[in-house]
Amino acid sequence: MAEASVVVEARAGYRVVTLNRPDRLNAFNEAMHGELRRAVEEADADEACRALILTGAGRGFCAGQDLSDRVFEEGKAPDLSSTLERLYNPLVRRIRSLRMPVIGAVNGVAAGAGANVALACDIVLAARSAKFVQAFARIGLVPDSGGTWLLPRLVGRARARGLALLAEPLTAERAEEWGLIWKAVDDAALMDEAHRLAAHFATQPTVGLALTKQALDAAETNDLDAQLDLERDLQGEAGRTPDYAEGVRAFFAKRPPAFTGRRG
Ligand code: T3D
Repeated sequence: MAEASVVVEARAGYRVVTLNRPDRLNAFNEAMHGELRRAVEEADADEACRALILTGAGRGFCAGQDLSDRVFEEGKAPDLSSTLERLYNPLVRRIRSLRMPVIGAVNGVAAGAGANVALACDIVLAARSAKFVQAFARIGLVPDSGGTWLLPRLVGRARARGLALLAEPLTAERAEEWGLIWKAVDDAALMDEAHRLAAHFATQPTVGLALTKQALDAAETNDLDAQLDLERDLQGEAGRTPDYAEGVRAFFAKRPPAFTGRRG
């Protein structure tokens, strides 16, 4: 039987999803897309799952599209709009809107769509030896998987253009310095740190965190007026969760809150 191209490990309150095509630096093929989509859907459907770690097996995080599936004769170009529409765009939308925090644990090189899928995660940790490469320009393509939207917002116009047009590798430390990622950590400490964060999120008010993600995403396009209205609505929703009541009770009892992460 063929080895799974995505491996899922369930931990107490969270799941670890590992891209598993290490001989191709975990590049995406259709099978891996399918397995990843399933892994994310199953995590979402499991009420006990309150955080997700996305990482890669071997020395890479993900090298983007598997280019061995893209070798073609002149005049027989693959329809890349269709693969973005069917595979990459739904993946990025799913990660961004997932009802739990997603931690990208970037264990090695993240290139092409692999870099942008990593950057779509809520908290991006990277091993100090990891690199981010907007490799698209090297093969005549446009940064996808949300790259052209995320990069200028994360690092500003000048750096976004440099990264996208030059396709040079950016070290994890520089990525942290530029605000592209949350933190660069020693290679040996990466997964411990990712597990520490996921275990923390597994005890947190999951619905409130999901609404916070929603508000921050909407802020990218809303004006202040629209954002104030949205905050009003989302706060109303957060205020009706049992975790809010528990948070206030715990505050006055001077004890740590016991959040359930449930809606009602
Ligand atoms: O197509 C569509 O549907 C549209 C969507 C596109 C999304 C995209 O992601 S397009 C961009 C595709 N990705 C790339 O262009 C990156 C290609 N890879 C690289 O530039 C380099 O491999 C890296 C910078 C990622 C790492 O370099 P390095 O020197 O550390 O490793 P390497 O020796 O280049 O790669 C190791 C092996 O992985 C090697 O195989 P081998 O020689 O040991 O048998 C290499 O061919 C393979 N590999 C790496 N990336 C890919 C890959 N094989 C297939 N597809 C890859 N993307």
